[in-house]
Amino acid sequence: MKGALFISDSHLGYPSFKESKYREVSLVNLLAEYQKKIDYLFLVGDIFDFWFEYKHVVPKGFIRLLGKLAELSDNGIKIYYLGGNHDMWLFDYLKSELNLIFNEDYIDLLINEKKFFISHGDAFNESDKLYMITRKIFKNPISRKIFAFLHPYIGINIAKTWSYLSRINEKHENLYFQGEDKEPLIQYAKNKLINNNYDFIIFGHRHIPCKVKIGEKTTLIIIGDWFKHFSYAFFDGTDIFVYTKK
Ligand SMILES: [Mn+2]
Repeated sequence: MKGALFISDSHLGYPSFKESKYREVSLVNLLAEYQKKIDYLFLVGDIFDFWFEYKHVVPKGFIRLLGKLAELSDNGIKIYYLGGNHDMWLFDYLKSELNLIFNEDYIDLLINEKKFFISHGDAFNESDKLYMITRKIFKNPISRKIFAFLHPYIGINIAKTWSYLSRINEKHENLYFQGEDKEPLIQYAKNKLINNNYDFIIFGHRHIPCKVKIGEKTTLIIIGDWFKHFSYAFFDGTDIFVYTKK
């Protein structure tokens, strides 16, 4: 096999057209650099700062990235998309246009005989009770129907305000790595996933790239982000590496 590329948290669309476009172009360049070296591309959530598919309408923008993804897909690269807390509302449009496999929670798969668990990771911080409730509301089919029924002018402005508020409520200490014993994703993996004999557990969401061994067999990767760190992970068929592009 060739390899697999993992990207997360580019938050395209935020905070302005200009800043987002810089990240979008550099992300497209990264995909161009890797397209001959990969069979799989994993988009591990929060690729878009907001994405919602209405019945006949999708958010404006991102044409460079969407064009590149279409090219990769047409060339036989398998694209998986894991929903993040900003982009859990992919329904049929991107799935059919890009032939991608979408999962809002996690996927569990074998690549080259290595066992992977891949998820954005926002669902695994059990101490954040308020977010766990909000997430249930966001995932609820009735609340999705109500949101879809709102005019996009209203709906998208509500989503942007929500996103702004959750950013200003972000705790300062969360900007830094808290140590293996305090990082919720590492704790979750150690407590809940360790017995499943994964070779690799891959998360996004945390915006801090890292690679830690959490068991004899298991390596945990946090991809980081394509926002501040410009980091990504690459599986070469045997091992996985985290790189920073800057
Ligand atoms: Mn996230």
